[in-house]
Amino acid sequence: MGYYPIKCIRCAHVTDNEHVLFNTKDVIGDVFVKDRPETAAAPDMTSPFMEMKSETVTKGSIWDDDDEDTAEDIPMQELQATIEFSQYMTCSDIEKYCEQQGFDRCQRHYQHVDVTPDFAGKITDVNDLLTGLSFQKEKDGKTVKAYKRICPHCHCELPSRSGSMPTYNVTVMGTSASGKTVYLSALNWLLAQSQGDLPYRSSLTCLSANKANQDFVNKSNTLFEQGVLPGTTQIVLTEPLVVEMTYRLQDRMKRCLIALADMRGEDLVAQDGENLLARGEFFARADAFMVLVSPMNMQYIHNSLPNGEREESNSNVHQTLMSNISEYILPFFQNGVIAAPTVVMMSKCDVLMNNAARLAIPLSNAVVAAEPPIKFTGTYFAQQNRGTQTIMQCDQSLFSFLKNTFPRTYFTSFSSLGRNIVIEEGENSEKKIQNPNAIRPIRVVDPIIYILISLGFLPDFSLMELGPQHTENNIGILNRWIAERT
Ligand SMILES: Nc1nc2c(ncn2[C@@H]2O[C@H](COP(=O)(O)OP(=O)(O)OP(=O)(O)O)[C@@H](O)[C@H]2O)c(=O)[nH]1
Ligand SMILES: [Mg+2]
Ligand SMILES: [Zn+2]
Repeated sequence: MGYYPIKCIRCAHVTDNEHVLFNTKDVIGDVFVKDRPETAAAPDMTSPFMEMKSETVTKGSIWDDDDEDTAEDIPMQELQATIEFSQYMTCSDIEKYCEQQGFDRCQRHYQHVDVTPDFAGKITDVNDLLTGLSFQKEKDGKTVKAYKRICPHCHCELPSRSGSMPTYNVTVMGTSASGKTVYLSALNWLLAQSQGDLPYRSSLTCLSANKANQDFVNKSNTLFEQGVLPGTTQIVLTEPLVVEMTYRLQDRMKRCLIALADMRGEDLVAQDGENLLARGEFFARADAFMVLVSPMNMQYIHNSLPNGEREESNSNVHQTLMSNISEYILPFFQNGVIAAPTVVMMSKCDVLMNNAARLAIPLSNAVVAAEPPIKFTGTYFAQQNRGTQTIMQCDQSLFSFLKNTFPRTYFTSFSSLGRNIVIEEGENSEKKIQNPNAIRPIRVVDPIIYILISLGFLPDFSLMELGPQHTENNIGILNRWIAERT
């Protein structure tokens, strides 16, 4: 009974059937739902017809049991409050409007959702999930179906599957040029084609879940096919990258939406905190954080690299980052700490790998070592965590700050591009990869796996080990997870 919290991917506001808005302009046109087979609907991924199929059940309108209503039966305040037709309206406002205008009765469309036990306590509405409303736009006119749901708080369009599975919002932070946008483009590229193999023959697969993902798809394509790097992010509020994750373990299946919001690095190191303060509440409601740190911004590493490989760097950038987080972000959090699961991600580990000797990084350090054939065991996570922390300690003040500010942190390192790429200055000083077909991302999916484990979406692989002596323990973890979370 009920449905998952309908959470906005942009502002993290949680809404429900009664308060969610419907887009009354962008509707499924001249068809009445009953008249046309569902497969004939517009080929729009966000259309409820695409995915819901037989799951969609319809219920009678709320007016079913008071058919005989006449004007005299309607309470005074409802008569006075004439509903104006507008682009975004709640379901009951559309219904009231149609009644006032004398149009045909509207029809609500519901989807049955099976809520997993881990969310049972978070359900506030026992009804099925409201996914659409059929209504008449004019007297004797055609019936259209509104199905695009909109956040009442910020008017962002919600993913079409919002409420039928949990939504997790992840905020991606990091100074300018730390590699956030390139990371999300690489992640999008990998997720779109990966098989997603995980321990015990389980698998994670993904679907694009937001029309705004097209922006990341374009960036990924120009990066992986032509080698064009994205310029610095200009938009303060970029549309998040939203993917629908499906995890399969034996005969069990679990789904969620994960929304990754790219930030403008410039805002994190700006002189004033206006743009950060404006997003404070969103930060406070984020389910998880990714904090990217570029090794090029660490003095020791910067100074040790040969001239040709140095990026321009501002030695104060981490100081400013820390003071801006403290001053403009932490006030939105209780006790001045960000307790949500966090992955501190050292980017551009290709540079560290290619300069390990010069930087005196031992080859046994997991940041520069070859990848083990089997990933995501306790040992694997621990080695990556330890290896990255050792290197992060080059910047002791940043390291301590991150540990204190994000107490639930896992440290890892990655490269969106891999060891063999050559970056050149193109025309108009835009950067370009000379050999895009040599791009080989390293550990790009790890942070997502870690976050999904921390959120309870995946079994805790970090408690599992390889080898027959661990089988009993591993199976116990999987079985507990199945019982509690599926
Ligand atoms: N060597 C190497 N360089 C990288 C990698 N990822 C990104 N870069 C370089 O870092 C630059 C900045 O990356 P972006 O992803 O645009 O940085 P950002 O964090 O989004 O920066 P803002 O948008 O300004 O906040 C790129 O143009 C590349 O030159 C990587 O994996 N390896
Ligand atoms: Mg960017
Ligand atoms: Zn919103």
